[in-house]
Amino acid sequence: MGKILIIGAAGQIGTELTLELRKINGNDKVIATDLTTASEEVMSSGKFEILDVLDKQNLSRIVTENDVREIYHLAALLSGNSEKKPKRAWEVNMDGLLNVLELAKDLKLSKIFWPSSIAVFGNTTPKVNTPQITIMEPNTVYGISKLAGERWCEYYHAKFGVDVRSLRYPGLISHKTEPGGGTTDYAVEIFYEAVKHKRYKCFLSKDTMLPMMFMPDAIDGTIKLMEAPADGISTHCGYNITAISFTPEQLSNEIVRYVPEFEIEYEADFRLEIAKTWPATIDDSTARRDWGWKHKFNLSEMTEVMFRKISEKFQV
Ligand code: VAH
Repeated sequence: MGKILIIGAAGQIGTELTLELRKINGNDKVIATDLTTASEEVMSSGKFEILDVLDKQNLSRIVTENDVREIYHLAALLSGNSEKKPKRAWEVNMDGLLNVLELAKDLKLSKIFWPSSIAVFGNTTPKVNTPQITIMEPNTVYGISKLAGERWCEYYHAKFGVDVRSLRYPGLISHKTEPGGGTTDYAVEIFYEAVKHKRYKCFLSKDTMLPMMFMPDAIDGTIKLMEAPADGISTHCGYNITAISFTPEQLSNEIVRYVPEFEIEYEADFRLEIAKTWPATIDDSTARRDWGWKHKFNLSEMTEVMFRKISEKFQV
C-alpha cells in the first residue's frame, strides 16, 4: 500500500486527522504538509514538508517521490476569512482542489478526501432537517467555493473515475487546535475564555442554532467514509453528517455547570449574517444508510471532555 498525504496538517481537522491516520497506518505511512509548521505532536511523529497546494510542481514532486496513493486535501480559507479575502479564498479553495483532482486523474491515485461544509446551503434551503438533496444557493464566498468544489468532485468521479469522497462538515469543536477564521469558532473560543477569564463575548446571537460535532466524531466519520467499499458510496459531492445542534445560550448553560460564575454577552458581528444562512439541523440519514455513519458525543459529553482537556492545558 502507498503512502497517505495530508494537505493542511496544521489546521483544526488536519492536526487530529494526521495523528489518527498515523496511529492506524503507521507514522511512516502518513506525510503531513502545510504552508506553516504543524503542532509539535504532528511534527515529531512523522514526515512533514512545507507545501502550498497552489504549487502544482511541488505537490506533484511530493506525491511521486513518496509513492502517495491517497490524499486528504484539507487546506482552505474558512467562512469568516473568505469574506475578508474573496479572491484569495476562491484561488485557494478552488485552484487548490483542482490541482489535487488533476493529479488524482493523471496518476490514478486510489482515493481523495475533500471537506465540504453545511455552508453549501443558503437562505432558500429548508433550515430544519436539511435534506441531502435540496436547494443550494449559498451567498457566502466560502459556501460558493464549497458548492463549486462539490460539483467538481462529482465531475472528476463521473468523467475520470477519480474516487473522491467528501463530507459536509457542520461546525467542528476541538481542544487540540485554536479556531481558524470560521463562523462556528465561537463554540471553541468560548471554552478557552471560560477557563481563562470566566466570561465570553459571543459574536452570534444567543438563539443562533447551528449543527455541530465534536472533533473525535468528525475524525471517526472521515476515516469510516474513506474505508467504506466504493460500491456503497452513492454520492461524491459531500454527505450530510451531523451530531448535535445547539445555540450559544444552550452551550453557555452547559458551561455554567463547570464554571458557575461564567458570564456571556452577545455582540453580533458579520458572522451572524453568515450563520443565519446556514441550517439549524441536518438530515444525515443517507450517510447512516450508505456507510454506517453515527456520532458518539452529545453536548454534555463533549463539554465534559473540552473542559477537562483545556483546563489541563492551562493547568487550572
Ligand atoms: C466555518 N468551521 O465556520 C467552518 C465550517 C460549518 C462551518 O465550515 O467556516
